[in-house]
Amino acid sequence: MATAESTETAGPADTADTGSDQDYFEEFPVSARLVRLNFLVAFVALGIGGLFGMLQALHRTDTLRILSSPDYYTLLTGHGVLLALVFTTFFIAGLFTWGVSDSLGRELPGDWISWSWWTMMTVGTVMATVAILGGLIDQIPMQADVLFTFYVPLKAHPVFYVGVVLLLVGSWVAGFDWFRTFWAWRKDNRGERIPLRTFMVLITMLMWYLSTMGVAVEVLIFVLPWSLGIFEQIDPLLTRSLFWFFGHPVVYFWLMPAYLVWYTILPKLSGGRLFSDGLARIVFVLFLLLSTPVGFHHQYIDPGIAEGFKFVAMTNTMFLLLPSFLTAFTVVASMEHGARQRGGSGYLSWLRSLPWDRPAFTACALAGLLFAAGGFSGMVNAGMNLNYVVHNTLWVPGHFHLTVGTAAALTFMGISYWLLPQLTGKKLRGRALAIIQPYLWFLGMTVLSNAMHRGGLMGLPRRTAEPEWNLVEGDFASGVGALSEVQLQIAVGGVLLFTGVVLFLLVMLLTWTGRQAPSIGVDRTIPPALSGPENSPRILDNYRLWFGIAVVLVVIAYGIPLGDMVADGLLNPGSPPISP
Ligand code: HEM
Ligand SMILES: [Cu+2]
Repeated sequence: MATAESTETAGPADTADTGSDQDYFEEFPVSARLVRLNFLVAFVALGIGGLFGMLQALHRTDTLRILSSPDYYTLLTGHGVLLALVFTTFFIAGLFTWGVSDSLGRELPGDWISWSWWTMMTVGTVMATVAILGGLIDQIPMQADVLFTFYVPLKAHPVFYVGVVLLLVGSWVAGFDWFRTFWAWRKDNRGERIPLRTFMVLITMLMWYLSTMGVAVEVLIFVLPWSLGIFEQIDPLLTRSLFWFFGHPVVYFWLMPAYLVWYTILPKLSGGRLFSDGLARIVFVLFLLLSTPVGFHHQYIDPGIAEGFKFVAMTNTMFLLLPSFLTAFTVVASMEHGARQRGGSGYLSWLRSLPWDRPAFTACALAGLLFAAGGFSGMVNAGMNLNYVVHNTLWVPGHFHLTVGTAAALTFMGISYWLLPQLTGKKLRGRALAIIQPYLWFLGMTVLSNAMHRGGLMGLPRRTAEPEWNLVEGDFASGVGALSEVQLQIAVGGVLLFTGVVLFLLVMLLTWTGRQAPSIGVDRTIPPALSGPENSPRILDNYRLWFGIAVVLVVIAYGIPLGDMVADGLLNPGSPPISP
């Protein structure tokens, strides 16, 4: 291994084993198998969830109504759970397994623990999905029409909650798998800086451990026993607050893996090198510190939480823009460096020198572009006063289809074009489809999301099956003409996006079922950053310190309000259950 020497020289690579001419799947057969299994579940979830998305878009705009309206909520639950929770978590688990093993130059242990987390997550996913599909299929004696936020007093069959818990616990064990791989590496590499990709994985998982405490307590102590009938009443405010304790940081659990790709692979795909390794580490530490103490910004409308705490959450949220701005700067600077290496010049004309015909590059670059737009609508959501205008309208799905639905999802799809050959030893097939696919997603999402934002401003509610909203004039609609145009765009956007999902899955299927090639023609080395870790303070790698500070910030933000809710809940046990 070349790391020991290369750390002393300028700009070590983020890869322990830069010299290897083996493909990833040959060097790390166990990890590659784990990654493939995780991607498999992720892709199946993407296919089903994407189909549901299109059906929703067509139903709620009165374009094509093949569902009954109650079924709409079953589909919407399936869409949210399969895409926002299942597709993301499995893809991230695969990506992180790849990132840790490749950057440390080390296999995951591959013992029963490594297989147990994938098994747990998969069993949990199947349980939750079956419970949800019970809403459509009469033969399944369950239902879980509770949407992916499972607010009480909406109540699902216990199988749904147990499934969610298994998915969660599996992800915790996965994190342990990455940590112990890192600890084993540490024993042989004392005093070295943590390779960047592994650093990003560890910090993301620390954030995940801290934030999932909220939803774990919510489900295990309150919602699951309540759905099992162990107690009758439940406190909506407390359980919602615990949900959002987790619900904001989960968006960083989706985004930080996309950032991992943008920081470590995108510069290379652009033909250059990462601008600054140290800046990337600072950004991840900031996310660990700031992601959790902001959850109340989803509850501006909720009574029972003092305005002051909401204000603190808003202030923290605005600070959270900082690491995203740092990312925009670093990533664009790295892309510009790449473009100039490829002969680009001028203030902006270097953009033309980027490899716009490489699907992995295009997907990441377009995902970043739409993410910027999502950041702006996110600032509107985050403002305590502006939030009242858009709360619970279609504006909100308009926003998060740009963030999780594109920044994360399109990056994940794009990087699969680059990763799958390395994981299987097979050449990418269907390249022509792969080249169009990111552009199609970009177009579909621009249309869908813009229309959702506009519809939201006109007062179109989210989570609403009935297209009759379309026809009501006056009260909440500024004009039927504009509204029906918005509805049409939602339908068109939905069809374009689902076509994008189909093209992506087709390329994956063609590639995966292809023949093993003697050479896949993908160079997997990741070049060193222009400014490497030797230029940044070592304290950045002290993840125990950052985790400690993050815990203190959470206690400050949540201690008093949660304590109040628990005390109040003991006096007023809360709401009886409602069945949708
Ligand atoms: C084929 C592509 C997609 C289409 C056509 C689509 C369409 C839609 C529509 C129309 C809604 C709003 C329904 C309503 O509020 O009544 C929705 C909600 C949602 N979508 Fe998508 N979407 C797509 C992809 C994605 C992706 C990739 C993600 C995340 C990774 C995602 C996550 C969500 C979530 C979390 C909701 C909210 C569910 C709820 O309110 O409970 N969608 N989608
Ligand atoms: Cu949030």
